[in-house]
Amino acid sequence: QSFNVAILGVTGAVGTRMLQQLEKSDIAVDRLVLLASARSAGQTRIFRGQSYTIEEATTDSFKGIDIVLSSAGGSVSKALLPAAVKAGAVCVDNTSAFRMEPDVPLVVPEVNPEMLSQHHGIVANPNCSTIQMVVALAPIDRQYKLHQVLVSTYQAASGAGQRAMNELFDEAQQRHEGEEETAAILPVKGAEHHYPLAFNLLPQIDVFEDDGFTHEEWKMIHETKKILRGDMNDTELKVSATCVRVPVPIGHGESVYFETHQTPAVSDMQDLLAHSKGVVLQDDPAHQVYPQPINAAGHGETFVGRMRADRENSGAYHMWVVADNLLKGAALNAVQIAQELIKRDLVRVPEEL
Ligand code: 11C
Repeated sequence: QSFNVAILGVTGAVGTRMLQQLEKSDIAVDRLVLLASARSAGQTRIFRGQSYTIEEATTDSFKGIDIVLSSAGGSVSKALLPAAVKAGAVCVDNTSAFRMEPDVPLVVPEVNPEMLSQHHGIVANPNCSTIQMVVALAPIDRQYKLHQVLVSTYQAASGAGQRAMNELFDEAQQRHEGEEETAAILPVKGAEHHYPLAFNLLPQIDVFEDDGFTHEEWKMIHETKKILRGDMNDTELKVSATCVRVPVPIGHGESVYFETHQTPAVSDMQDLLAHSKGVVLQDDPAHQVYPQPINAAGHGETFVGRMRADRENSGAYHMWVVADNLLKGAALNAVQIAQELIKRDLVRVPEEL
């Protein structure tokens, strides 16, 4: 069976990779439509040896499309995806536009693929930092039942887009040449203040909420609960986060402290993760083997290491989780969702479900 596929936002850091991951996948593509803003219309991209011209995305772009992979920003998703669904397409949306809507499954294929059967035309791809954490936590949760998760993130510049990654490189160059850095994007577009990321750390990702948490931290808390417990406000699983931008181009790192109801041996959890889908265990301190963003970039797996039992609390553990935020954290997860929809015969509009 082959499908008509549209990629919305194909020129961005994630959209570019959606096209690459779709090309590498086993999805048979009949017609491919590449969509972006008017600014990029007319550019071409090669897909499986054929050249395609990028078109301006409008509400009329989705006629005859079966699957939309979308990563053009939340406001574009809100404006265009309802029209795509109306036209009969199932949309895998990488933005936060619909993630918290109760009838929109928030899916990581290794963790909760069964939620796909509940879709009404839109499936949400979680935030990059959430995806890699739940890939590592879900097997532990299934086996030993999680009780609490506290995470501190070390997030790469590319999480904020191609321009933020370019800004990091420019700042490094400026510092090298003794010039003043010209930060204009990070920590968050449109903020009153911008700070350099090169040779620095920024404990702000996205805007601040009234309670002092950033919106990125809010996402990690509520998305994790929705994915692991089916309810963004679940109170049985306690989750908290501190999210920090670090001067790394690609690859988020996460220091994850978690407590389980049972008290498994660390070696049992290492063994479990070593055999879990999508996880690569890199945990050999004696030989200085542990995950690093520089090695994870360009790969689709989630890398886990530094697993150890907390010295003070029984049933409490620490681990270090790294993944390519643009691949598993975004483009690859979206393509894997599309593959799972196809496998489960769920590429259908709501009326047919
Ligand atoms: C970052 N995690 O690193 C963010 C980017 O909700 O999909 C992903 C935003 C999202 O800045």
